[in-house]
Amino acid sequence: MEAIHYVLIIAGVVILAAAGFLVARTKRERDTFATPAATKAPTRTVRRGLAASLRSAWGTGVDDSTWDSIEEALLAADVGVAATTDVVDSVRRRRPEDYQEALDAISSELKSQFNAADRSLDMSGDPAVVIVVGVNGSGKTTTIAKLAKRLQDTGKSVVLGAADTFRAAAADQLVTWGDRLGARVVRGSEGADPASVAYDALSAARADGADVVIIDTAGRLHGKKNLMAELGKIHKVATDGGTTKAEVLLVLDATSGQNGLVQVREFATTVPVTGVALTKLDGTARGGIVVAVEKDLGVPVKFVGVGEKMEDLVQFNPDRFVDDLLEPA
Ligand SMILES: Nc1nc2c(ncn2[C@@H]2O[C@H](COP(=O)(O)OP(=O)(O)O)[C@@H](O)[C@H]2O)c(=O)[nH]1
Ligand SMILES: [Mg+2]
Repeated sequence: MEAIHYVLIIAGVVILAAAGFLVARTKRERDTFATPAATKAPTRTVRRGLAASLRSAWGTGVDDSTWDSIEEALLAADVGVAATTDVVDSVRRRRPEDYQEALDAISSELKSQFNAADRSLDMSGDPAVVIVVGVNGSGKTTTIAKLAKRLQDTGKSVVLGAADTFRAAAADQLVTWGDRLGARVVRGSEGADPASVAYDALSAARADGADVVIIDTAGRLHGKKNLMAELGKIHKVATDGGTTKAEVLLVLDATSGQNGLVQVREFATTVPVTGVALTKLDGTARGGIVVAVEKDLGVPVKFVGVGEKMEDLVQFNPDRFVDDLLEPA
């Protein structure tokens, strides 16, 4: 064999080895990216910033003013007075010696503010009923679309009920989402009795053999008696007069700050709120509101909204959330 043949054979072997290496690497990368959306999403549940303010609050060492500054940083992130006091007192007692120790202590104390609550939706009904309440603009209709998508992705069929009959545009919005999702939407005429729409939606879901019916409601004037009475009626109809169960998901805009807590309290006096979906966490550095909602109201946060798209709803996980909140920006 001539030298040129050896060169060609060696070149061939090198090319094959390189190709093999590339294929293996691409596959490994694909595997890494193939993690389910649910485990990828929480890395962007909340805008960061708390870590930076805690870092500067700690400064070079610890004295009384350090603890005041840390308290301020937590309050500025909307963690709420009760939880902040609790966290700072506990962390102080641990006498952290450097910033990392302080941060670790803050992390574990924040995590301990959450209850060991069941954060899944109760799907036991046939169909399961989810009533979505909250003030105008909080993100109810969008959250319903996101939730429907999540449920569909797990193989469940969903019917949507447009019981926000106050404005025709509100029902139109739900119909548009329904079209995109391929989900049936039951609506009434403008001004129709919302409870009757809820009733019709439930009947349609039964007739279709659907797994879940999600009911959108009006959110105007949350302080007014009419709306609250209306919600009470919807709840009664949707639970067959209180004999079956319904999830009542309260949608709360994270950017509404501590005022949001007042809203939760008001709604909770009318309907048995079973969970909170906190929306627009992508638009605020005050994600601590999640801690305040649970601490002050004892209602489990079940979902967080992190954007306007159909996929932007994350099942809430306290530990992951706190890790995320304290991640350096
Ligand atoms: N950035 C962001 N926008 C949201 C989120 N959820 C809802 N929105 C927006 O908030 C606005 C009001 O939402 P909508 O569902 O109509 O609220 P509703 O009046 O309670 O039904 C819309 O522009 C939504 O796109 C979220 O998690 N993040
Ligand atoms: Mg709406």
